[in-house]
Amino acid sequence: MKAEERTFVAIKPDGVKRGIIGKIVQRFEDKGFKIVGMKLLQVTQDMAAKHYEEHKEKFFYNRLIYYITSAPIVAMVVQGYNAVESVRHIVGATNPLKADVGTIRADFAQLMEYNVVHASDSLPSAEREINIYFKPEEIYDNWQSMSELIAYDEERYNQQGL
Ligand code: FUP
Repeated sequence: MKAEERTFVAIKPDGVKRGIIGKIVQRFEDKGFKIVGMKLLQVTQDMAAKHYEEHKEKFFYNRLIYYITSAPIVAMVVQGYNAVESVRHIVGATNPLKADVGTIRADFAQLMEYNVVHASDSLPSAEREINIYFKPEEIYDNWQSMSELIAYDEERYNQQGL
């Protein structure tokens, strides 16, 4: 089924410090996704607590907060068909050891604690996380990407009963 979605992606401090921002962004562009929001920012304690509230009671929580606030991140809003699930495929399993070869985490990370990238795990999480990191006016959707042109073609095919 086709559904256009927006998801939240972050290149975490280890990705920024290692200078692989471009390589990671490339993966999403190569897929044909439309990047409608992107910025480098320092995550505050407050933002980190909101982002990871589901992990508050976990043994790794304090380390997670320390890590995500240790250097800037690159925050992105990525848009496209089934973007939530599709981006999670590109990112790979939480533990890089278990991630499929070809995914970002398998190709760029060794340890779960430094797994380079974050991506929302559901549509409600995506909406919640986008709101933590972006104001509505920081999302730019008033331009057409190649994949949207393809979608437009498809609409015309449908109209002609093809
Ligand atoms: P993911 O959705 O794949 O980012 O994974 P989770 O939401 O389960 O975990 C969030 C982050 O916590 C992971 F990116 C890595 C970190 N984590 C640990 O450090 N140790 C763990 O045992 C589990 C997760």
